[in-house]
Amino acid sequence: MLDQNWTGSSTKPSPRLYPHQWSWDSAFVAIGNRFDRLDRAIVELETLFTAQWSNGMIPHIVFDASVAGYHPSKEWWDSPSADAAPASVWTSGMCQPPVHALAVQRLAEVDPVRVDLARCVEHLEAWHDYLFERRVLSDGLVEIWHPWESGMDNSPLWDSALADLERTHVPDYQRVDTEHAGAEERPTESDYDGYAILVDQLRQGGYEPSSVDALGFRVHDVLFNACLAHAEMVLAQLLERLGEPASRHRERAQALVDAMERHLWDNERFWFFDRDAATGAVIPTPAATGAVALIAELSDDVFSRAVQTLGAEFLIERSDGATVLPTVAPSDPSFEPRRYWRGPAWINVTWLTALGLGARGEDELAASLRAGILELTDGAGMREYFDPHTGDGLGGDDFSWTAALVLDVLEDANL
Ligand code: 9WN
Repeated sequence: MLDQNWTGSSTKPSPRLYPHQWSWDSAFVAIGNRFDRLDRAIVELETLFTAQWSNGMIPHIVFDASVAGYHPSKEWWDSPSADAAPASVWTSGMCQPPVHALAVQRLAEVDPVRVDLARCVEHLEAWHDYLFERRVLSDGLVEIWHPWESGMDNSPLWDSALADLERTHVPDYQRVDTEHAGAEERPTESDYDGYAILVDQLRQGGYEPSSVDALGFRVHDVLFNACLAHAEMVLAQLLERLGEPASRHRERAQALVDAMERHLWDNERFWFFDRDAATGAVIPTPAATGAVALIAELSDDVFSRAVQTLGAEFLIERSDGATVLPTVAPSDPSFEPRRYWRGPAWINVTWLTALGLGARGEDELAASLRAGILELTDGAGMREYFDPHTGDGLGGDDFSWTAALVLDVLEDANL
């Protein structure tokens, strides 16, 4: 399936629904391809790095010039109109969670010679610097400026910010996603209007807003910040391997974890919550972003309390010690088991959570999540997401990161 989704320079996340290159998808795909297709995994990351903006941002979509039929199209983003965009390729004008250092690390573990670590590290440093220098506007936390930047597009986490959006002018756009996946499993029309308005605003500012007033959406997202804290530690290790100074990355990682624990941790509900960066209001939805927070080097007390909440409020037991992680706590009124990021289980979120658990000795829980990945995909195939209660496969077919991370889990289990 990954062979079939390979274009020669990157892997389509899903052949019909997502026919270009996506940023965090490529990192997960490279992780899965590293065992039997290392060359391809290397090229996948190189293609993405070639599209990096001069300000360091790694764009969330890199367009395949030979493919039409995805909305929003490359013309809609109009990246050539932005000063920092690359000249060689059209891209979107926003980013996705920084999981690329992890991919580079995993590839280098397989073959430290074939992976050009020094070059990869240059790209990673510029990328992380962009996030710290341009996206930290208050309280030491990185902001996302569009729901798509979270990677969890229609999570209920964004409902209130989208509801507050000025909607006097909705740009013209044509949805194509519902031709390839059930409308009841995708974002609503109102969500899409919000996405379109926000892209319009960002494009008008060349994707480098001159002031926060130009931003209609600003969120301190737990998943994004946790991924960056983890990625900074990984980058420090990579630099040390190259014999280069790494302390500033360790310091930034620690400062980010401190800021997360200070501003996003709820010491009564024992969970991390996103926060509206414009108003400072906590977003009280219990989401799996808090589970991914376990990959950051949290303090012991916070880690162990979060693990308890994960077990008590989120995990759904399935057969043979396998558990499934829904994207929203099932007891929350916003939980919808079949709609995209509002409840279904996603393999990448589950895999990252298992990674965080395993790194701190929670082996049994990590193994149960990995077993859940195998059970879901064995039952329903390499789907985009899964109903966490029934295991039904939902959204796109032949979804690349699902297959890639299954390969990783199988390798881990030595099956
Ligand atoms: C918008 C490609 C991407 C993933 C995201 C997922 C979805 C796009 C869409 O697909 O987003 O970027 O059209 O819905 O939410 O996480 O990277 O697989």
